Amino acid sequence: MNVDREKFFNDGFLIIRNCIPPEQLDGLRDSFEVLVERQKAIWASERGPDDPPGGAWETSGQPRLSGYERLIDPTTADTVEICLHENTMGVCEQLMRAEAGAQNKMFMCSPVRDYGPASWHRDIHPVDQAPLRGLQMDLLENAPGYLQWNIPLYDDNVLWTVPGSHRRGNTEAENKQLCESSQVPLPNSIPVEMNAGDGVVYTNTIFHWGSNYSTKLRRTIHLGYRSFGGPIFPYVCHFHRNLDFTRHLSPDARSVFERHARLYREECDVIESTFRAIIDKNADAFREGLAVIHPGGSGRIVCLILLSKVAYKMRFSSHPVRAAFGSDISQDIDLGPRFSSAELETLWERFVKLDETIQSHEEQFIPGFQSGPMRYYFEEMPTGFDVEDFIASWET
Ligand SMILES: O=C(O)CCC(=O)C(=O)O
Ligand SMILES: [Fe+2]
Repeated sequence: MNVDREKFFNDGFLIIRNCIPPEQLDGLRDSFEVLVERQKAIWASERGPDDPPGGAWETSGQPRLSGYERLIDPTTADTVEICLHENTMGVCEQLMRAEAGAQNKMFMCSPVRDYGPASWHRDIHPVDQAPLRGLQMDLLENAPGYLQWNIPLYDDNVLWTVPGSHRRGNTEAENKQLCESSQVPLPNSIPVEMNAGDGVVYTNTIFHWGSNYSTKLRRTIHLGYRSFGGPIFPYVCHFHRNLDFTRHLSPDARSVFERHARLYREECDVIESTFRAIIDKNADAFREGLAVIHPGGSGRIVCLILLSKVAYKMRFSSHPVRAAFGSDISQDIDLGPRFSSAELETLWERFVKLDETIQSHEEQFIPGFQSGPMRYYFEEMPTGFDVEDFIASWET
């Protein structure tokens, strides 16, 4: 598979024709339909008192199987094994220049009635990730650390993007348009036209849009991969903690997930020792740890901001501006129990100065993100505050 890295960096996405080998398409359609039926039964059983009999299947604008690996058995293992194919995982590895862990496995279906367009957005929540410009700079100067896919099993042009919007903040015209209506085409946007079995791999920092959730049959695999051992620390950085589903997979496929789970544990160990270096004010050990977590020489401050969010989540279990702050995208759940509460307090103290540099005294809001109004900057990175300033701030 020849992957056009330059086109990906330029546009923010890349269409892979026949991503699913044609001889596998029918089998995958059958397998996924089995999973849909299983999920529909779960939704029906979980419906609320005022819901229709089908529950979420009938009430959702985009019925989505989230974590579909939990629904598989040996006869539907192909739904997970396709995530390890050279046309999916292999493409991610070339783009990331790293190993690519297949983390998020979702499947998007058409709704039972027309819902029309969703809202334009970037899948970024700066409240617990980092300002957009930092995430973008890290990608452009190093490599993507997190990649998302849509792989339709039937022809699909629901997804639109604004090519190149992963390289910049929102324009004034975009902000104006989004405030008036976020559900009409943005300037310079295009549909991603895909035939059954094609795939699009994209950075979800890009502006994208579910343009029309209609009853036209939609069965689209939606995946997220995080890098291991690449130049950057991914902004979606957790990995499967429960590998139960892998017992249904071929031994080769299982060993890939086991390998990535091991890389995840090793990463947790390095983050722990780096946090301990911070607690101990051991600048050399801290620099060394940070260079292992984020080998790329530029953009380490972005990694540090992401680590500050992990430290925050371990220290505080809730957050004033986002109820779902603790949502499961990072290592805090795994790492929290390794520290005493006194250690977590000290660790957070060391991050307070950095945390101040990424917020304003006034509420901020820029449309098109997954964060509501808050004091953290949505787009702009701090100026004049880098890794060495972080170390210096421990003494103030
Ligand atoms: O429906 C799609 O293809 C887009 C989905 C999406 O962007 C989302 O759910 O965040
Ligand atoms: Fe999205």
